Amino acid sequence: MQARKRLSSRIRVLLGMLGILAVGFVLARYHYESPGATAQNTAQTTDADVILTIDNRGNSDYLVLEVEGADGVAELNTPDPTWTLTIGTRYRIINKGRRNIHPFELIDQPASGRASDDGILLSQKARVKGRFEDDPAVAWVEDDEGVTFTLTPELAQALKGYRCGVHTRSMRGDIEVIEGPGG
Ligand SMILES: [Cu+2]
Repeated sequence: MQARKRLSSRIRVLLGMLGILAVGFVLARYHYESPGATAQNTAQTTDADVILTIDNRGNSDYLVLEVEGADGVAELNTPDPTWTLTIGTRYRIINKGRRNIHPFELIDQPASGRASDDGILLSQKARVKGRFEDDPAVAWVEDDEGVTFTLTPELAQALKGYRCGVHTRSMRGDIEVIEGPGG
């Protein structure tokens, strides 16, 4: 009788521990597989038409290292080149300049404009929100590696340039927009 009681209390302790483990497992899965994170990863890797890889040159310029998926977007390895973007295209910008040091931004002024007058359309900078970041058609994604967006006609109408969100006066260039094949 006594032995059986001891056994059943051990089983109860064991079941209790298993229960705690199960709850922990479910919480961990929920944390790592939240739907938002999955959707963001998919957008980063699969749905861009054109991918630009950019880097910084000191605190003075952005360079375009590589363009995949289109010709004539920008001169490579040239300080703050003019970018030519096509309306309707979804772009991924991989920013090797690092988000916390040289965060990438799209602005409503050309490179010749005063940085203090720039209106920010899209920004990779943490805690900065550009005017178009909530536009579902733009489908903005920002993360530590870069940004992804669709150049809608409305965004294209406002878009005049790009800049670094830290070195706003030196790291800046022009953006020209052109109609896509369907436009
Ligand atoms: Cu910078």
